Amino acid sequence: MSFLALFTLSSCLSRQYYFVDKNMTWAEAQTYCKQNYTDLATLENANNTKSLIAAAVNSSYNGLAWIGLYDDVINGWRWFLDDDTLYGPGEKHFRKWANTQPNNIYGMQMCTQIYSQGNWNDLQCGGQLPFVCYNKANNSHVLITSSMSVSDARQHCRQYYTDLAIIRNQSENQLITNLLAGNLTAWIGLYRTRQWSDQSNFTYENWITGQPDNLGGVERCTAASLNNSGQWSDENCTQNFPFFCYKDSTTTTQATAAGPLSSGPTSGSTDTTAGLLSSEPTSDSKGPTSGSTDTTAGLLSSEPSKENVMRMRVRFTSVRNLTDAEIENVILLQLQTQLINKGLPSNTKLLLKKVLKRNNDTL
Ligand SMILES: [Ca+2]
Repeated sequence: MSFLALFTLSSCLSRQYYFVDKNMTWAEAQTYCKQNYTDLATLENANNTKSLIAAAVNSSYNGLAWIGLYDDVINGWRWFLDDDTLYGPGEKHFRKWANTQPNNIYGMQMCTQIYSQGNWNDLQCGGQLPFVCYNKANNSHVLITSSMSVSDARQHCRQYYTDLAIIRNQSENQLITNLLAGNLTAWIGLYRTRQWSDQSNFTYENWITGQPDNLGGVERCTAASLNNSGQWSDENCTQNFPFFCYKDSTTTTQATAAGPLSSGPTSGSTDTTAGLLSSEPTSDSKGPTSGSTDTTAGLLSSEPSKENVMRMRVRFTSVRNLTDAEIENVILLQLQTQLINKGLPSNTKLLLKKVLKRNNDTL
């Protein structure tokens, strides 16, 4: 008998967190998570935080644990005006930092001020300063002398010009310095945010009161405090802490399994195995040839979409000729267990649809 089986899975995409109770530096933890899961934990909302804490519920550990958020004070800078056509080669990366800047004092300096003499300083975005707008229409810079926070200044620039100023080279920097006339400092449009290890957008913050503080000027990495409901503090990346990894479960909509089911003579015992293998093919079954089945299953999402694709091979060996119903039950149970072990929600249901395979079907 030959058959083609269709597995239908339904489950939602959900993020699973894993608490790893090994002390590592942030970079070591990042490597560990990338090798064994998806990445260090990314958190995007309060529900994620609940799940994160739940992942450590069986541990007695009560201290700080790394998550994926880090602060790249040197390379994390971007222009608000992110239009490639406005920049010549290298111009997006023109910088004119003053000596010892950017220094991210107190861990909050995410915006950029140009000093009256033309050098730059990183500064908290909420401060009130004059600002320089850029007007794309005539490639000009305009000094606005009333003081505003960066977000208000940016709103003003976008309403009347194009955006907060870009500065692409030394001559442009000199031009703006001239506008400042030796006595004003002003916002320009260079900013940065903290970044997640997996490059997710940084949209959610959950700091312990008083954090981040960039204590000693060396705190670039972020840990969740199990003492403080999972709230964060910035820490020195070379410290050793346990850590949280995450893995996104896959929504898989359809799978097919095909293979010849030979109908051998019945003997006493049953030995079945089902395994999920990410890449390497299994060697052929070494069990008794009689009644043995080698089934390959590829899980394919029904649409070529954002969903991940999971491929798996199921090896199924039996020394006894099993009924179809028995085979189905064993395959289903073992696949379901394996999928849940691999991170799908525990309520994942697996259905088996079976159709007869015609002799000339190629699969
Ligand atoms: Ca500074």
